[in-house]
Amino acid sequence: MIENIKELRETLIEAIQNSSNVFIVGHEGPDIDSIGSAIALSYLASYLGKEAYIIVDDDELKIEPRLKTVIDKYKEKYHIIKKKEFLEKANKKSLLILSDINNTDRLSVADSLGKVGSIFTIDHHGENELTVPANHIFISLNVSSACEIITRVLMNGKIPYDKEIASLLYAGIALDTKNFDLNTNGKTHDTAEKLLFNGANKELAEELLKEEYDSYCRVKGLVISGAVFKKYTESVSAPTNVAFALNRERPKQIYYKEEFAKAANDLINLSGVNAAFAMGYVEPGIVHISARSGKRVDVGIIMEKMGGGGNSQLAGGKFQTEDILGLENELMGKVKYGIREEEETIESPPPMQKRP
Ligand SMILES: [Mn+2]
Repeated sequence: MIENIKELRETLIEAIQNSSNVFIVGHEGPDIDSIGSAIALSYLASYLGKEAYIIVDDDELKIEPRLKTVIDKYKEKYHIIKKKEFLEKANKKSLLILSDINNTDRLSVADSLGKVGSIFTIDHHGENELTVPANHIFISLNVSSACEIITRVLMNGKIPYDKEIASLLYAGIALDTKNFDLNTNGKTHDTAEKLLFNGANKELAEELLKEEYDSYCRVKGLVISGAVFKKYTESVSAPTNVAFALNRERPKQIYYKEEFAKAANDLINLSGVNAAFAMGYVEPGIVHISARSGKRVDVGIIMEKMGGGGNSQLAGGKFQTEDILGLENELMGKVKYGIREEEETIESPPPMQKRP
């Protein structure tokens, strides 16, 4: 495990120089921290004279529009490629850098790690059982973002970078700190200041944060004005309450899949809610349902009956329909299959034995 920025800079530069070519990958469902840090790393590799590629394998329709604009803008300049091209170009001397991720959970190339000779992880999230066994690992939970780490590497090596890189790195830090509100310390502010001094434009950060805010409003809209609650068991002491959320005013509104997961999470966290379903269109004619529950309802069984899947507390599905309210009705009818019988807490006494 690499201990500090200076050691990271030295190890990273050496690893890049010793490679035949460099690939950088962030987490699936990219954001400006993963993309911004990947672009700065791609820049660093080309600065060191190496061919570098950024792998983004997500379905383009599912990437937030403002971030998609950024990806499209830099696609040629910083060689943003799909996994297929990575598989063609990678060899046993290639270096793969994981930026803003350290595990296989949201990693598009998780099944192809053996394609490269060396893996280097740079992240600010904790490790878990799915953490990739990389050759070099720098993980610091005390740094706001992957973009802050890369900025400090560039600063530490006195490596010059242009205004575009500065703006992308600034935007990544701004996103992961909710505009410098969370997870910051003196170093974060110093780093951001340095980026502004080097020409970072705050506009990109503001645009991308606005997208985050719009998404926040869409999720809260589903929870606040779109939820209905139904009681499923008659028990007065402990009724089973289930929440169903969808956009009732404009049912055909298009959402990002993750927004249903967030809405369902918000609902299941309300006291007295035993299961929550959030649903809506992810593209015309395609409805996504996200389901969450506590112990008393098995949403896995319910979603299976609907034709989806998942486990008892976290499930979902994709459905082709123009009639979302009809689908909700069908779902409301199938919830009964997932209600768990109240457990018998008192053992009934054994039957009396008749004397022979
Ligand atoms: Mn991040």
